[in-house]
Amino acid sequence: MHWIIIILLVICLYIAYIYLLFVVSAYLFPVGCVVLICAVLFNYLTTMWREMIVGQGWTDTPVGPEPAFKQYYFRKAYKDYLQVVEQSWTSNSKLGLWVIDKGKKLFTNKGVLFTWPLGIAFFAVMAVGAVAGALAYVVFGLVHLVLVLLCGAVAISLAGLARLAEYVSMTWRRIFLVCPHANCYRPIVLPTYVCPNCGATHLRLVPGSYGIFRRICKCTARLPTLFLFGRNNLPSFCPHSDCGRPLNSSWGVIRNLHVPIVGGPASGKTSFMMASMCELHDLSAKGEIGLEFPEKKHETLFERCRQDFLQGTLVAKTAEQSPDAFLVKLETGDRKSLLYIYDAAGELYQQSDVLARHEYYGYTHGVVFLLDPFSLPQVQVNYAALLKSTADRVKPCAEMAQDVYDRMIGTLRSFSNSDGAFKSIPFAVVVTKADAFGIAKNIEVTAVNDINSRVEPESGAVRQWLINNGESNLVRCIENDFKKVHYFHCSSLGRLPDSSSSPFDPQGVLDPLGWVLKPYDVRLEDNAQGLIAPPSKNSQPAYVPKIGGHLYDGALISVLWMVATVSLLITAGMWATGYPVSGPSLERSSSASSPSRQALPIVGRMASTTTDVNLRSEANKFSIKVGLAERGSRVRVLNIASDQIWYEVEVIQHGRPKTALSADRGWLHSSYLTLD
Ligand SMILES: Nc1nc2c(ncn2[C@@H]2O[C@H](COP(=O)(O)OP(=O)(O)OP(=O)(O)O)[C@@H](O)[C@H]2O)c(=O)[nH]1
Ligand SMILES: [Mg+2]
Ligand SMILES: [Zn+2]
Ligand SMILES: [Zn+2]
Repeated sequence: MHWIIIILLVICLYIAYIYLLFVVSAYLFPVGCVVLICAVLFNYLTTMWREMIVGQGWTDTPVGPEPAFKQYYFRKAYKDYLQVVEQSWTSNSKLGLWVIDKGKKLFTNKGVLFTWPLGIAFFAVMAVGAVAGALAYVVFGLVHLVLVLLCGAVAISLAGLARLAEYVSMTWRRIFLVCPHANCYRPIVLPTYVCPNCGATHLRLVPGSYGIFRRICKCTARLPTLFLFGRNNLPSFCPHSDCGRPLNSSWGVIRNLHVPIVGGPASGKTSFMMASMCELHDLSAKGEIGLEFPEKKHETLFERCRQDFLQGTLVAKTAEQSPDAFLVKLETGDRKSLLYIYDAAGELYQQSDVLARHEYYGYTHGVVFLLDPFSLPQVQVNYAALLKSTADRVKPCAEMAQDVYDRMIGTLRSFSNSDGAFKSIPFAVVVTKADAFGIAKNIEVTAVNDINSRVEPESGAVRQWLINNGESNLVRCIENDFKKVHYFHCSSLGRLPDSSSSPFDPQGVLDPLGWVLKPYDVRLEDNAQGLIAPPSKNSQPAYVPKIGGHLYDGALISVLWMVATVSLLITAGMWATGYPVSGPSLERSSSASSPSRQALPIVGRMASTTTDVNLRSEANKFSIKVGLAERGSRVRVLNIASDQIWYEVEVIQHGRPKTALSADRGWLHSSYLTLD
């Protein structure tokens, strides 16, 4: 009998043990979920750290048409993403196998009689946890993918904006790009850049899929993609395949002005240009303007000519009909300009077909038209005797000024659109060699009897002198074709050249150039006194790229991912514990935002229930239900819990007729109440 009682007692104890275990394990489900979600989070984080921050992830290579690595969000971010998702899944699977292994042991040990219920509870808790973990894994992966896509969209937009900003800024500052080289002279949309480290050619160094503000060359050198960051200091070349010659670093960051010097052979173009440069050089030495020759060869040429001028030696005849533009960087006041001066051999103006290839007539800013007085038939007759004895010192131009003009205007017209945009550019007519045989004096004393209102008064005498010397047709043509015309006379040498070595003394050469450039805010006279010293000889130093280092940085994505995931987990946690996630009720939010309502005490106020609400014995959702307050019940608030969310209420009037389930007093969540 005793034995039966003992056996029954043991069976009861055993059943109680099993029951107790299952009851306790019911409370462990949330713990299982939290543990496995944390484990999945840990696996994701450590994989991310390894792959995206330490840099053990996917190895990138240069790809596509450019010799460079794609920007992180345009390639590697997606590979990193796939790798993180894959690797963290592997870690999760290993964890799963480990858990199963541990669980199995609860069914295979010696004390299996006592551990099997533990095993069942363990597997049940872990199964629920695994579902939560798998969900968390999907959510973490999705958050990661969305962030990568978002960052990619931001990167694309930034690149587009950066390009637009550069375009607008260049248009605003009237900077456009033109090849200065002989026989090219074509506009350039974007130069070809060369990496100063490895010599790789970058055909499209602009913000884009290879980088927004900087790109990484295949040699890992970082190259700027915008002028703002020094792109102009990289070695650059004309992108036209039949040209490909080097461009200057001033190029693209300073407004450029294109001025051809037009005139027949020996009309004095090169002497005029060099005399102007000498005058500019003097102004620069006085600190009135800044002058620089961005091209070394032009600086050397100028220095040689200056020495020649100082020794009274003539400049050599220009050999090329299509020379490189002579580049001069001018700083007047606070404006910088890159001057492209085109000084071709005068023979160019004897052949319309060669002239027609000079593209700069399509975008020229002004023309200096040199007119050798001794090329005019009338003057030749007047000075026949003098010319005969000194022809070699004056070197009269053999080409008629009218013919030179006709070919030039034909070219300008052919490059111009039908709107005749060239008509508004300043056109300076310059009578050169005015020192010879008193031409200057002759011009100055010319009585002006044909007042043309469009011509500024001081140029009237030169204009009249031309008319008096049989060039009325030329004057008429010029004034028909151009709206802004001014006549000048000058002497580039200041005297007749001879065998003496006394220096040449240019007279009036800067006036025509100054007048042509004036509409572009380049003021060669009355310059800002603020400019104290001429700028340094050298332009900005060449760009020295940073090489190597962290090529790619997934750190930003990792940090964003952390922030997003932690916020998600906190929100989910709050939701699971019954905390109002989407903010307090209307009543609460309005009372929070309105100081007058906030001041009203809530305890003692009347309120209505917005739905059927369970009244509970304590201020939390796990406490025992004491009964129901039906929808529309009128209640009085008796107490507020310390969390300020749960209210104790007394039901004054039930929303529906009372039943056995109704209760008159208890705690409820305040979001179900509308306070009066
Ligand atoms: N008296 C005088 N003679 C000048 C002056 N300027 C040029 N000359 C003469 O004109 C010649 C030609 O001058 P350049 O400056 O070479 O003329 P260009 O127009 O460049 O000639 P090409 O290069 O052949 O087209 C000089 O060798 C001088 O003899 C000047 O101001 N006064
Ligand atoms: Mg010349
Ligand atoms: Zn490189
Ligand atoms: Zn070119």
